Amino acid sequence: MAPIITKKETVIIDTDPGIDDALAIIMSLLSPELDVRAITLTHGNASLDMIKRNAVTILNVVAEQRAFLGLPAQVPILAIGCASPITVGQPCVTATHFHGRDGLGEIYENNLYQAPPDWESQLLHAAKEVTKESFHAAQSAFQTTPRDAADEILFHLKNAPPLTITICAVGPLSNIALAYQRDPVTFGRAKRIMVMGGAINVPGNVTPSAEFNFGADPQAADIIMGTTKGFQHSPEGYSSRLALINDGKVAPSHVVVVPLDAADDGTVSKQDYEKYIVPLAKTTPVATFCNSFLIWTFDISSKLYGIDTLSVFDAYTILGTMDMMFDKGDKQGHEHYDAFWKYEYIDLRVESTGLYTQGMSCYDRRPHPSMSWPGIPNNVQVMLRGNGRRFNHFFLNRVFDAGIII
Ligand SMILES: [Ca+2]
Repeated sequence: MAPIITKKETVIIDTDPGIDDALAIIMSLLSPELDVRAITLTHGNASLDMIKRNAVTILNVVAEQRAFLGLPAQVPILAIGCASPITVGQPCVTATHFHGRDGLGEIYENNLYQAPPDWESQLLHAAKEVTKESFHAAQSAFQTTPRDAADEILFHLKNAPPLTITICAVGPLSNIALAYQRDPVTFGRAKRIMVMGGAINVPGNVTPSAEFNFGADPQAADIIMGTTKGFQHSPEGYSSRLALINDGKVAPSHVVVVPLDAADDGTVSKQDYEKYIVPLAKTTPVATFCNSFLIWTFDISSKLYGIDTLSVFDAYTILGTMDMMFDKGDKQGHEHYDAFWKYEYIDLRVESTGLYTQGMSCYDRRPHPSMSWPGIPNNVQVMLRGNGRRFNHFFLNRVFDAGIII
């Protein structure tokens, strides 16, 4: 039975599609719990040019799927952001060894799937402001914008009631940090920043110590962790944030990190793929598209890591966002996510200059720390464990209509 939705979470998804990003975007846009106001693009899994082509392709697939399902169009704004990290001297790193040169398992050059022939012109902005009226009136798969990603994020935060928009950041944090640097007061109006990133008590996945998103722009990640100074997850903390916003001051951010520790068990197995996804090929737009790149992911996972599962980090983070949607940061009504996620509040930092440890998630592991680092500590809500089996069922049901009884 479809869920009865009484409240929607307004989200902006900052992303670098990317295989698990593609699955996260599709899941988000097929989820009635979410109002995806904007999708903002960052460098990451592949170069920004590849990311742009993938985003246009994904959004067109979703538009076709919604039409196929008889759902009304959902037309997010698509904004283009950083082509490189903000970390000084940091070269652009990609994860094309896993995601393919195009970021989607090399589907285009192998003629497995084609981007819309006019994908580049779809991205061109007609030099007119997006209005509330035109937003829902559009017929295309997405709206363009004259703003870059950071300004688009700030635009929505400024024009929505305070503490109502959640930012889901599932790529390197360049755009998010840039938004903070441009206007920290407006940035503080975000309800929550959900971040897929970091490796807390487990090894990294791009270096011995760094997870990809933190490693690809460590300074940006450290800046975002630093926005939590003074954050308190309490009724008083919530009121204090609102008061600061109303006074035009910088309010501390509620940053929730979903690191590899929690995200690694959110998987789809090759067996799931063969049972639930392969038979749907060429029957629905989403399944046709996903089948074009999923075989690559299982082949590459087997070759590189000797495993037959795909960790869908970014979609798992979107599920975390939905679990937390009723939480206002005031400790009222968050029993739902307490049931599925184990977390701690940590003074989390990200190493941005280390010779061997760039991108490492740092926190004080001493049993009785007095002061970890000088100054006010960060206060990041870090998910240390999720519920991968529940994610697996939710994801397969939501995206591929698998009919698994949860
Ligand atoms: Ca990503």
